[in-house]
Amino acid sequence: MMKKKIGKLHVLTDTVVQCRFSHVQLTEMAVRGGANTIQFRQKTGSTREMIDLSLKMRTLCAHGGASFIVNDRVDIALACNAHGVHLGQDDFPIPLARELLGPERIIGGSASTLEEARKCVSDGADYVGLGPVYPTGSKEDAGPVVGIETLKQVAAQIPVPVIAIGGIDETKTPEIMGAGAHGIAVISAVCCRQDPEAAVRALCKALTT
Ligand code: TZP
Ligand code: MG
Repeated sequence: MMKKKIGKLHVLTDTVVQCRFSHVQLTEMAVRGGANTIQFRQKTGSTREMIDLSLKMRTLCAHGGASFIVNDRVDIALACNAHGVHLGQDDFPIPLARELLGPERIIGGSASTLEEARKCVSDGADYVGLGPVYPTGSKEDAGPVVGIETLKQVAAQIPVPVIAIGGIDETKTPEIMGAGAHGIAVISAVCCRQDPEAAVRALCKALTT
Protein backbone atom coordinates (compact mmCIF):
# COMPACT_ATOMS: atom_id res chain seq x y z
CA MET A 1 0.00 0.00 0.00
CA MET A 2 1.23 3.52 -0.84
CA LYS A 3 1.90 5.66 2.19
CA LYS A 4 -1.08 7.96 2.52
CA LYS A 5 -0.39 11.63 2.21
CA ILE A 6 -2.03 13.63 4.98
CA GLY A 7 -2.38 17.33 4.18
CA LYS A 8 -1.10 20.09 6.41
CA LEU A 9 -3.99 22.50 5.94
CA HIS A 10 -7.48 21.07 6.33
CA VAL A 11 -10.21 23.56 5.55
CA LEU A 12 -13.56 22.52 6.97
CA THR A 13 -16.39 23.99 4.95
CA ASP A 14 -19.18 25.30 7.14
CA THR A 15 -22.38 27.13 6.30
CA VAL A 16 -23.59 27.51 9.90
CA VAL A 17 -20.93 29.83 11.29
CA GLN A 18 -21.41 31.94 8.15
CA CYS A 19 -23.90 32.01 5.30
CA ARG A 20 -22.18 34.24 2.74
CA PHE A 21 -20.55 31.32 0.97
CA SER A 22 -21.78 27.86 0.04
CA HIS A 23 -19.78 24.67 0.56
CA VAL A 24 -18.96 24.68 -3.15
CA GLN A 25 -17.84 28.33 -3.13
CA LEU A 26 -15.70 27.75 -0.06
CA THR A 27 -14.13 24.74 -1.74
CA GLU A 28 -13.36 26.74 -4.89
CA MET A 29 -11.72 29.52 -2.89
CA ALA A 30 -9.83 27.24 -0.53
CA VAL A 31 -8.43 25.12 -3.35
CA ARG A 32 -7.43 28.25 -5.29
CA GLY A 33 -5.70 29.53 -2.18
CA GLY A 34 -3.67 26.32 -1.91
CA ALA A 35 -5.40 24.23 0.76
CA ASN A 36 -4.39 20.61 0.33
CA THR A 37 -7.35 19.07 2.15
CA ILE A 38 -11.00 20.08 2.10
CA GLN A 39 -13.37 18.55 4.62
CA PHE A 40 -17.09 18.71 3.88
CA ARG A 41 -18.75 19.31 7.23
CA GLN A 42 -22.52 19.56 7.23
CA LYS A 43 -24.67 18.26 10.06
CA THR A 44 -28.16 18.82 8.64
CA GLY A 45 -29.99 18.62 5.35
CA SER A 46 -31.00 15.81 3.06
CA THR A 47 -28.70 12.98 2.06
CA ARG A 48 -29.51 13.67 -1.61
CA GLU A 49 -28.39 17.27 -1.26
CA MET A 50 -25.23 16.17 0.52
CA ILE A 51 -24.39 13.77 -2.28
CA ASP A 52 -24.94 16.48 -4.91
CA LEU A 53 -22.69 18.87 -3.01
CA SER A 54 -20.02 16.31 -2.29
CA LEU A 55 -19.78 15.31 -5.96
CA LYS A 56 -19.20 18.94 -6.93
CA MET A 57 -16.67 19.45 -4.16
CA ARG A 58 -14.89 16.21 -5.02
CA THR A 59 -14.51 17.36 -8.64
CA LEU A 60 -13.15 20.76 -7.61
CA CYS A 61 -10.65 19.08 -5.30
CA ALA A 62 -9.54 16.68 -8.01
CA HIS A 63 -8.88 19.59 -10.38
CA GLY A 64 -6.99 21.49 -7.71
CA GLY A 65 -4.96 18.54 -6.49
CA ALA A 66 -6.53 18.59 -3.01
CA SER A 67 -7.78 15.67 -0.95
CA PHE A 68 -11.49 15.56 -0.24
CA ILE A 69 -12.63 14.27 3.15
CA VAL A 70 -16.23 13.90 4.32
CA ASN A 71 -17.05 14.57 7.96
CA ASP A 72 -19.18 11.96 9.78
CA ARG A 73 -20.77 10.31 6.76
CA VAL A 74 -19.23 7.12 5.42
CA ASP A 75 -22.12 6.70 2.97
CA ILE A 76 -21.55 10.13 1.43
CA ALA A 77 -17.80 9.46 1.21
CA LEU A 78 -18.52 6.25 -0.71
CA ALA A 79 -21.11 7.91 -2.94
CA CYS A 80 -18.71 10.62 -4.12
CA ASN A 81 -15.56 8.52 -4.03
CA ALA A 82 -13.97 10.82 -1.48
CA HIS A 83 -10.36 10.39 -0.44
CA GLY A 84 -11.57 9.71 3.06
CA VAL A 85 -13.73 10.42 6.07
CA HIS A 86 -13.27 12.14 9.38
CA LEU A 87 -15.00 10.46 12.31
CA GLY A 88 -15.68 11.79 15.79
CA GLN A 89 -15.93 9.84 19.01
CA ASP A 90 -19.69 9.31 18.60
CA ASP A 91 -19.66 8.72 14.86
CA PHE A 92 -19.35 5.60 12.77
CA PRO A 93 -16.76 3.33 14.45
CA ILE A 94 -13.37 3.54 12.71
CA PRO A 95 -12.88 -0.26 12.31
CA LEU A 96 -16.28 -0.60 10.60
CA ALA A 97 -15.55 2.40 8.40
CA ARG A 98 -12.28 0.75 7.43
CA GLU A 99 -14.09 -2.42 6.42
CA LEU A 100 -16.42 -0.45 4.20
CA LEU A 101 -13.89 1.99 2.77
CA GLY A 102 -10.94 -0.35 2.31
CA PRO A 103 -7.27 0.12 3.12
CA GLU A 104 -6.49 2.95 0.69
CA ARG A 105 -8.91 5.61 1.85
CA ILE A 106 -7.94 8.07 4.56
CA ILE A 107 -9.71 7.80 7.90
CA GLY A 108 -9.22 10.56 10.44
CA GLY A 109 -10.41 10.29 14.02
CA SER A 110 -11.21 13.05 16.50
CA ALA A 111 -9.64 12.97 19.94
CA SER A 112 -9.36 15.34 22.85
CA THR A 113 -7.11 13.24 25.09
CA LEU A 114 -4.08 10.99 24.71
CA GLU A 115 -6.25 7.95 25.47
CA GLU A 116 -8.72 8.83 22.73
CA ALA A 117 -5.88 9.47 20.32
CA ARG A 118 -4.35 6.07 21.11
CA LYS A 119 -7.71 4.40 20.57
CA CYS A 120 -8.10 6.12 17.19
CA VAL A 121 -4.72 4.73 16.18
CA SER A 122 -5.40 1.19 17.41
CA ASP A 123 -8.74 1.33 15.56
CA GLY A 124 -6.86 2.11 12.35
CA ALA A 125 -7.02 5.89 11.92
CA ASP A 126 -4.51 7.40 9.48
CA TYR A 127 -4.42 10.68 11.37
CA VAL A 128 -5.83 12.14 14.56
CA GLY A 129 -7.59 15.48 14.78
CA LEU A 130 -6.86 16.80 18.26
CA GLY A 131 -8.86 19.60 19.79
CA PRO A 132 -10.12 22.05 20.64
CA VAL A 133 -6.55 23.21 21.21
CA TYR A 134 -7.81 26.77 21.83
CA PRO A 135 -11.30 28.09 22.62
CA THR A 136 -13.60 27.88 19.61
CA GLY A 137 -16.95 29.38 18.78
CA SER A 138 -17.50 27.07 15.82
CA LYS A 139 -18.54 23.87 17.60
CA GLU A 140 -21.12 23.96 20.37
CA ASP A 141 -20.16 20.62 21.93
CA ALA A 142 -16.41 21.08 21.47
CA GLY A 143 -15.70 20.23 25.11
CA PRO A 144 -12.96 21.72 27.27
CA VAL A 145 -9.88 23.25 25.73
CA VAL A 146 -7.13 20.68 25.24
CA GLY A 147 -4.20 23.08 25.30
CA ILE A 148 -0.70 23.05 23.89
CA GLU A 149 0.80 20.72 26.50
CA THR A 150 -1.61 17.92 25.59
CA LEU A 151 -0.96 18.55 21.91
CA LYS A 152 2.78 18.14 22.59
CA GLN A 153 2.22 14.94 24.52
CA VAL A 154 -0.06 13.42 21.88
CA ALA A 155 2.18 14.42 18.97
CA ALA A 156 5.18 12.88 20.74
CA GLN A 157 3.47 9.65 21.64
CA ILE A 158 1.30 8.58 18.78
CA PRO A 159 2.66 7.23 15.51
CA VAL A 160 0.32 8.96 13.05
CA PRO A 161 0.08 12.63 12.03
CA VAL A 162 -1.72 14.91 14.48
CA ILE A 163 -3.88 17.65 13.03
CA ALA A 164 -4.61 20.38 15.55
CA ILE A 165 -8.06 21.96 15.53
CA GLY A 166 -9.96 24.60 17.44
CA GLY A 167 -9.41 28.37 17.48
CA ILE A 168 -6.44 28.21 15.12
CA ASP A 169 -5.46 31.03 12.78
CA GLU A 170 -2.20 32.12 11.16
CA THR A 171 -0.93 33.69 14.38
CA LYS A 172 -1.13 30.34 16.18
CA THR A 173 0.74 28.16 13.69
CA PRO A 174 4.25 28.64 15.15
CA GLU A 175 3.08 27.40 18.54
CA ILE A 176 1.05 24.55 17.00
CA MET A 177 3.77 23.33 14.66
CA GLY A 178 6.38 23.84 17.39
CA ALA A 179 4.36 21.46 19.54
CA GLY A 180 4.84 18.72 16.96
CA ALA A 181 1.55 18.87 15.03
CA HIS A 182 1.66 17.67 11.45
CA GLY A 183 -0.82 20.36 10.42
CA ILE A 184 -3.97 22.29 11.25
CA ALA A 185 -7.70 22.17 10.59
CA VAL A 186 -9.71 25.38 10.56
CA ILE A 187 -13.24 26.66 10.13
CA SER A 188 -13.53 30.32 11.07
CA ALA A 189 -9.99 31.33 10.08
CA VAL A 190 -11.11 30.69 6.48
CA CYS A 191 -14.91 30.55 6.26
CA CYS A 192 -15.54 33.67 8.37
CA ARG A 193 -12.87 35.83 6.79
CA GLN A 194 -13.68 38.62 4.39
CA ASP A 195 -11.61 36.91 1.69
CA PRO A 196 -11.37 33.14 2.31
CA GLU A 197 -8.94 32.59 -0.55
CA ALA A 198 -6.52 35.18 0.86
CA ALA A 199 -6.99 33.64 4.31
CA VAL A 200 -5.93 30.25 2.95
CA ARG A 201 -2.86 31.81 1.34
CA ALA A 202 -1.92 33.39 4.66
CA LEU A 203 -2.31 30.07 6.46
CA CYS A 204 -0.22 28.25 3.84
CA LYS A 205 2.48 30.88 4.21
CA ALA A 206 2.37 30.63 7.98
CA LEU A 207 2.71 26.85 7.76
CA THR A 208 5.83 27.04 5.64
CA THR A 209 7.68 29.74 7.57
N1 TZP B 1 -13.64 20.14 16.39
C1 TZP B 1 -12.97 20.56 17.46
S1 TZP B 1 -12.92 22.26 17.51
C2 TZP B 1 -13.80 22.40 16.07
C3 TZP B 1 -14.10 21.14 15.59
C4 TZP B 1 -14.87 20.85 14.37
C5 TZP B 1 -14.17 23.71 15.47
C6 TZP B 1 -13.04 24.38 14.76
O1 TZP B 1 -13.44 25.63 14.24
P1 TZP B 1 -12.53 26.93 14.39
O2 TZP B 1 -13.42 28.05 13.86
O3 TZP B 1 -11.36 26.73 13.50
O4 TZP B 1 -12.20 27.09 15.83
MG1 MG C 1 -18.43 13.97 13.73
